[in-house]
Amino acid sequence: MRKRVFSGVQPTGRLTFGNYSTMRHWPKLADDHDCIYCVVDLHSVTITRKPEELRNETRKVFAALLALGIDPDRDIPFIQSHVPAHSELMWLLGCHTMFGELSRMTQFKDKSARHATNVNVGLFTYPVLQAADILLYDAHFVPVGEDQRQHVELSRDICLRFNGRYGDVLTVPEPLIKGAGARVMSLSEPSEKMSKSDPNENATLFVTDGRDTIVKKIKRAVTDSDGAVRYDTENKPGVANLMTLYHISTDKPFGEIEREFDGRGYGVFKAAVAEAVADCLTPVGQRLNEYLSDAAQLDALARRGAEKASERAVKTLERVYNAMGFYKC
Ligand code: AQP
Repeated sequence: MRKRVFSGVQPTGRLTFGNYSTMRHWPKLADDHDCIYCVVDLHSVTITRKPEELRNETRKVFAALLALGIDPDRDIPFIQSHVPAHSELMWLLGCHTMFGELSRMTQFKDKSARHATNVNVGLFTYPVLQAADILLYDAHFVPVGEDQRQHVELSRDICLRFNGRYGDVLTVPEPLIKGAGARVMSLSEPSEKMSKSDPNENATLFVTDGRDTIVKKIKRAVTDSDGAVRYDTENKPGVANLMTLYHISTDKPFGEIEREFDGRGYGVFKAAVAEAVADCLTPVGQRLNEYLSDAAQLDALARRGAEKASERAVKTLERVYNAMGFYKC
C-alpha cells in the first residue's frame, strides 16, 4: 500500500520563495505516495480579512498549487472550506487537546504578539484544525517547513491520545522536513523567517516577482563586511541565506558554492543568486498566469478535488464518531 501525504498552504497573500522552497518537493512525492494538498482558507481567517481579498487569494493559491506541479489527475488538490468534515473533526479533536499544549505553541505566541488587538480563539485553536486536516486523510507524512514542525508534532500527540482511548482509529503522522531550504530567511532581517505577511516588500521574494525585481531585492539583501562567501548561519546569516537561495535554485551543495565564489566578492555572488532564482521562478509565474486566465477550468478542478477529498474525509469522520460512541440510526 502506498503511504499517504497531506499538506496545506494558507491563502494569506502571494507565495514567497520560502513557501516555494518547501512546496517544490510536494509534486515529486507523488511518485511513491498518495498525495493530498489543500489551500487552508479556514486557517487564514485568524487574521481579519476583506471578503474579496480572501476569495481572490484562495483562487490564486489554488492556481499556484497547480503551477508548482501538483497534478489534479494524480493528486488531490482542493480548498479546505469545501470539505465541512475538517471543522467537524476539529471539534472532536479539540476535546482531546489540552489547553496547556496549545498555550505552548510558539506560532500562537508570535502571532498574538504581532496581532495584539486581535488575539482571537481561532488563533489559539488553529493547531487543532491543522490536526483535523492531517488526520482526516490518514496521512503518514506531512511535508512542511521547519516553522510547522511543532504543529505537526502536536497533531501526532493528539492522534496518539485519541488512539490510546479508543483503539487504532487514526493514522499517526510524521513531519517530513527537508534540511536545507526548510527555513528560508528574510532578505532584510536574516534572523527572521521569510514570510508572506512581512510588511517590508524588500525582505521577501515572491513567486510572481519579475527578474528585475528579484535582481533589485537581492542586490539590497543584508550581508556583512568580510566579503567571503562561506556557509556560517551563526556569524554570517545573510550570506548563508543567499547561499541557501542559490542551493535551492541550482541544487549545488554548499561546498561547491563556496568554491565557485571564492575571492569573487558579494557583487558577483548576488548577481548569480538573482539569475538562478529568476530562472527557477519564471516558469512557475508563467504557469500560474495560465491557470488564472481560465476561471471555469480552475473552478472545475477545485470542485473535483473537493469531491475526491470529501469521499475520504467522510469515511474517517464516521470512524471517529463510531469509535467515540455517538448514536447513529
Ligand atoms: N520561510 C520559509 N522557508 C521554508 N518554508 C516555509 N514555509 C513558510 N515559510 C517558509 C512553508 O510553506 C508551507 C506553506 O506555508 P503557509 O502559507 O501555510 O504558512 P506559513 O508558515 O504561515 O507561511 P508564511 O509565508 O509565513 O505566511 P504568513 O505570513 O501568512 O504566516 C508550509 O509548509 C510552511 O512551513
